[in-house]
Amino acid sequence: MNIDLDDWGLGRVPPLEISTATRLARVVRVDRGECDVVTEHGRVRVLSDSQRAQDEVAPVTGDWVEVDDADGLGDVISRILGRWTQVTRRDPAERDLEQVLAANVDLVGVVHGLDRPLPPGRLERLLVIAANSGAETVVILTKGDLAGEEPTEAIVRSVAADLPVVVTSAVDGSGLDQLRAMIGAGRVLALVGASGVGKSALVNAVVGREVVETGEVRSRDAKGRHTTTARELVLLPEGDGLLLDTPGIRAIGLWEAEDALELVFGDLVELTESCRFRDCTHGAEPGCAVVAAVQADEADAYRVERFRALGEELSVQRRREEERTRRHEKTGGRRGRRRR
Ligand SMILES: Nc1nc2c(ncn2[C@@H]2O[C@H](COP(=O)(O)OP(=O)(O)OP(=O)(O)O)[C@@H](O)[C@H]2O)c(=O)[nH]1
Ligand SMILES: [Mg+2]
Ligand SMILES: [Zn+2]
Repeated sequence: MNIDLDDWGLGRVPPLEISTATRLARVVRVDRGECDVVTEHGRVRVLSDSQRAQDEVAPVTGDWVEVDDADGLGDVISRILGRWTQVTRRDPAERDLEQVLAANVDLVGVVHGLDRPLPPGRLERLLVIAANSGAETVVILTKGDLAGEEPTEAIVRSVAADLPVVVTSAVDGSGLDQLRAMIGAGRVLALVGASGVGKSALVNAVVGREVVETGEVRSRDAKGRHTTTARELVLLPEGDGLLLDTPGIRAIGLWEAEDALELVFGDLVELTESCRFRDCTHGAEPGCAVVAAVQADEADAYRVERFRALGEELSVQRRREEERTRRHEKTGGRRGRRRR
C-alpha cells in the first residue's frame, strides 16, 4: 500500500506492514498507561493495549504504532512497529530492567548548561547512551549567554573529539539555526540531560514559541526542579523536523552498551588489545597495556578509572542478564525483562 505521510510532518515512517493507513499513528507523549498519538486525523489520547496485557514492550514517545478500536474502550494501541533506534538506560527503580526513553529518533542531543561545571564522567555516560541508541550524536551546550570561566568546551573536546558541538542560547538565539539545520525535515532530535540545563527552553527557542513548560533553577547549586514530567515530541514549524523533550535525568545507568563504550573510549579499547590477558580488568594484573599507558603519562588516570568502572558495570549487568535467561529457560517462564 502506498501511504503518503509527508503531510503529517511526523518524520520517517518505519517499513510498513500495516493493514490500513487510518490505523497508523505516532506516539507523541506518554503518561502512565495513556499515550497521545497523532494519526492522519489529528491528535488523540489512547490507552496502551500492550500495557493492559502486561506485554513485554510498552509504547514510548517516538514509536510508530497501530491503533485499533477495542470494543467499548475506544482507541487502543494494538501494536508497536519495529524501532530503528532506541535511547535506553538501566531502569533507575529496578536494576534488572531496561528503560526505553525514546524511540525512532535520528539524532540524540546530549545537553549541558554552560552555567555550571561539567563532570566528565556524566558526559561520558550520556555519550555512551547516545551512541548506543543507533542514532547520531550531537553535544549541545546551552546558556551560551551565561558562559563563565569553566573550561567546558575543552572538556567536551577531550571527551568527544569527533562529535559535533553546538553552543546555544535561548536568550540571545545563538546556535539555533545551526541546530535547525542539523535536524532537518522529517528528522527527530531527542534532548537528554540533567534537570535545569535548559532542554525545554531550547525546544521553545527552536520552535519559536512556548510549546513546553520551563522551570526555575535553584540558585544555590544550579540544579533544576524537574519541570518536565513527560517525554514529548514537538513539531517544528513548516515541517522542518521534530524535537523530543525529556525530563531531566539523574541516574544514567548503562544497559547492554559494550559496543557504544568503544565509541566513547575507542583509544583505551584499542590499548586493551595489547593487554597480556584477554580478560584483563586493567587493575593489578601484570602486562596491562592500559596501566602502562597511565604510568607513562600517555593516558589520563581518572579517565581510565571511569572507563574501568563503566566496563565493570556493563559486565555485571551482562552476567545478571545471562543468569536470568538461564533460570527462565529452565523454568520455561517469561524473561524478567520489560521495555517501556
Ligand atoms: N540565561 C539563560 N537561561 C536559560 C537558557 N536556557 C534555559 N535557561 C533557564 O534555565 C532554567 C531551566 O530551563 P528548562 O528549560 O526548564 O530546563 P530543563 O532542562 O527543561 O529542565 P527539566 O525539565 O527539569 O529537565 C529556566 O529558568 C530557563 O529560563 C539560556 O539559554 N540562557
Ligand atoms: Mg524541561
Ligand atoms: Zn589491561
